[in-house]
Amino acid sequence: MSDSEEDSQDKQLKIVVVGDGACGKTSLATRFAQESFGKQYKQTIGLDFFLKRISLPGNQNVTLQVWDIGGQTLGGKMLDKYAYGAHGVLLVYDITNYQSFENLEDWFSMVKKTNEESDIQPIMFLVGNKIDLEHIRTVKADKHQRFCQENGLLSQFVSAKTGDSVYLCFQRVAAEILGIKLNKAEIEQSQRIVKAELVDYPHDEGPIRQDNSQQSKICLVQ
Ligand code: G3D
Ligand code: MG
Repeated sequence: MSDSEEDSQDKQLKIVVVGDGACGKTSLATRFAQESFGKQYKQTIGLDFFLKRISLPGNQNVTLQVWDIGGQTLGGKMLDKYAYGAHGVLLVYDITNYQSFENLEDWFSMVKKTNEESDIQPIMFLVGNKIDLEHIRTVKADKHQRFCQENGLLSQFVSAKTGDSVYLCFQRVAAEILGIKLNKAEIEQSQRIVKAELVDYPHDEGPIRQDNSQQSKICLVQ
């Protein structure tokens, strides 16, 4: 069986990453899909989405389409197309930038409005990025939690820079969408995987590629 035939049997989930410019959306998507962080991918900003295959409990494989909204701002005409039909939405802000948190209200409304007529109601996560900069945090954790409670969002803190909880974040989104429970051991394992710093990864491949979770595990450096 060819790779493409095998992949076509996977469920594909559309995950859309939204939030203010510079909150770290591209960094988060590339950290997850390519296990890298840095400027080398900034040039590929025109991409529509990354594909990455992950494994969930019960040997379930699922392919995530991670949509990075590029340079779109709130009110941009293309936004409807990006967010429509999403199974999962990451509402991302920068914990050191209060404005990026305040603007989430508008991002949230936009996503809800876009999907009003869709059959699928996305699972939404509030994602506080840049937790490596905890010492200059301006958005208190209780504000974050309150926003989650008031709007029925799930919560996750990550650092696209160090990789902290990035894989876990996407794994949790996929598990929620599919109604799969992650147990403690799986959560801990994912946290370890994403903390891996990958120094020597080939950068000459195109922006859209598929990995499987085995490759993520191979990247574990402790
Ligand atoms: P965007 O796609 O939301 O616009 P980017 O955001 O991914 O382009 O990131 C914006 C800036 O934030 C980048 O810095 C990037 O390196 C930085 N960044 C993203 N995630 C993190 C993180 O988790 N921690 C820290 N410390 N920085 C992060 P530059 O300087 O390249 O503009
Ligand atoms: Mg970007």
